[in-house]
Amino acid sequence: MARRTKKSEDDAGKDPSSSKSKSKAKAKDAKGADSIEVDTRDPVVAVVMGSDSDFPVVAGCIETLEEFDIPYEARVVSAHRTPEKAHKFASTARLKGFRVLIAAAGGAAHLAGVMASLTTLPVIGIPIQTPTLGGADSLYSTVQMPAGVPVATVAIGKAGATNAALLAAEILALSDDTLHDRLQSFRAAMRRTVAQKNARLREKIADNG
Ligand code: AIR
Repeated sequence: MARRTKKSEDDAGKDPSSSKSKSKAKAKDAKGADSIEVDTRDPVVAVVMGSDSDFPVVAGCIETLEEFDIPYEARVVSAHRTPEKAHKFASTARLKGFRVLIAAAGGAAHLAGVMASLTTLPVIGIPIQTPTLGGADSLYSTVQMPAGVPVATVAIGKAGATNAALLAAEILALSDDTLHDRLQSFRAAMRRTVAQKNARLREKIADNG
């Protein structure tokens, strides 16, 4: 059975903190079995996060990008702990072929803003929930950008992570009809789910009454 894998930047001799999205091409594994899919497409979305501790939330964003078959790259970059890396990444992102940046951070969450200050690519910010202030700190740090440097800020936590990917898909779908069709199907499926929930609720109420 075909097994999907992520081809890390290690494989490409690049930054080990990043990973590319799944690919369409099959490759032979160590035993020569024709069973591993590796990425051959260039990523169009970059997902950056302030720490690997953000990953449990960011995973939802990545899953959604994969669901929509959007090639992405994910990496840890900190606006405060690795500012030079953050600057270099954002200022070269457009030239590298990225079309949307997604930045997740918690606390003094300046990552999305710093990215946005160094590129004209659309930047989507995910505020990560924090134990001390519930993510209000991350939200305010991400959303309260000065005029001139926009960050499209989504909700705190998991809902925001999913919506960041959907928003990226919507931006890319402006020039991609296949992706637009997938978004339409996604909305239709969501409507069906709500209709089922409504039917179940009405049955329950009728049973109780
Ligand atoms: N962070 C990292 N550099 C700058 C910021 N704001 C954030 C991370 C994470 C939080 O600090 O995005 O949400 C805690 O990181 P850690 O590595 O201590 O778990």
